[in-house]
Amino acid sequence: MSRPLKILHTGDLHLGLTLRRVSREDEQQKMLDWIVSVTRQEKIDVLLIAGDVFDVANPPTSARTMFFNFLEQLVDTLTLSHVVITAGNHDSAGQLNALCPVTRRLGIHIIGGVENRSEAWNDWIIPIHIDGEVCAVVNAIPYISEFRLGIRWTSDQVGKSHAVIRRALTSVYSEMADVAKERYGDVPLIAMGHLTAMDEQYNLGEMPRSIHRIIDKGLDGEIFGEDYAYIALGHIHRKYKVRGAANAWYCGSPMPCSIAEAEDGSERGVWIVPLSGAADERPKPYAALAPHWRQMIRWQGPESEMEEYIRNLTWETNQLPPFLYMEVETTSSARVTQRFNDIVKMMADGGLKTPLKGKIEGRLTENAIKEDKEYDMGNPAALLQPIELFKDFVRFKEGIDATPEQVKLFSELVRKRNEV
Ligand SMILES: [Mn+2]
Repeated sequence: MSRPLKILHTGDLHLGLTLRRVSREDEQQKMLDWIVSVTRQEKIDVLLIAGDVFDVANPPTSARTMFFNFLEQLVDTLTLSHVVITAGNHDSAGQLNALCPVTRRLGIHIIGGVENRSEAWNDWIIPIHIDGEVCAVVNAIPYISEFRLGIRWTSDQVGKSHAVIRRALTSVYSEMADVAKERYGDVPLIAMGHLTAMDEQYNLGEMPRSIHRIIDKGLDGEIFGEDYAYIALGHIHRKYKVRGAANAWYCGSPMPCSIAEAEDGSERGVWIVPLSGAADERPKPYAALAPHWRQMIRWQGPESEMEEYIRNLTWETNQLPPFLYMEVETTSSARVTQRFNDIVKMMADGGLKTPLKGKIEGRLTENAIKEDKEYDMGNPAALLQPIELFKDFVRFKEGIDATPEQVKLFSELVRKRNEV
């Protein structure tokens, strides 16, 4: 029996993530501040981040700055003794590894993981020392690709991929559990992971996120064996317990990463895992639910209704203005984009401190053509011709008209295609 501990399990922060090229750093900053505040309020001892810290391998400086400021706040959180961060499939393993020698001195273990030698796994075994006592061990297993698992493919093996990956991952978890027990004895063992494992209903929702070549129904809790008190997983952006006897949980991302995720209606937050100190306990996590920092709204409609819709939007005072994804029926994408920008500016002039954000996409439809009084109605069908669409597209994307050379080149392509 060792000292009781409180763990906070999160992951899939995706710092630097943009939505349709629109920055979401304001939300991400609120998410990090919130994680720090939960860590302090709940007097967390160990914070686990199970992969996908950043959204891309080479994140922008602003996202890195946000991350380092977050680490500084964690170092300043006196009750927190250890932070363990593993790389997900979105992260650069090498870049995260490079930070570890320095951050380790501050109790922050960052495991990128690139080695495909099994001896290297043993560097991922992290004892949780508190008051001179090892009171738990974290096996910090990052995302490991098939290649790093030592699996080499030939085309005839693809059908066997499920069993091969299953076996490889099972041995990572069981060998590391054996080493941890040998080194530190009878203390609660925690594991981390970034992979796809199914829930009780085999239901991944709309988007199955297979990063390994998993066929049919995917992985379940059996790969983790029976040694771990708790397994903290990342990769699936929704929280659930994994199918099977192992005490393995996904925490989900604290904020929806896409409009589809916002629309799925699932609660978002982090897991808090209380450990009493017995090696054989299987603690049930409880959620700290995250606020909705911003509404994400998808809207479809005619240009004539766009402005009224935007002006009638409401949101809570502690929320950022909504993110709008608008598919507007219009004869001119450039005009609706300009209109949106004008409305945003007017709202800012009217005292809105944080600008309204959105992505406006114009769609040329027969309805839009009928509705547009200004538009030359000569031949509505002709307006839907490829060259007109191309010109409209260039104007919308680049903000300037297509050059005659571009139009000529495009016409030639269309002509050649029609000839085929
Ligand atoms: Mn992710």
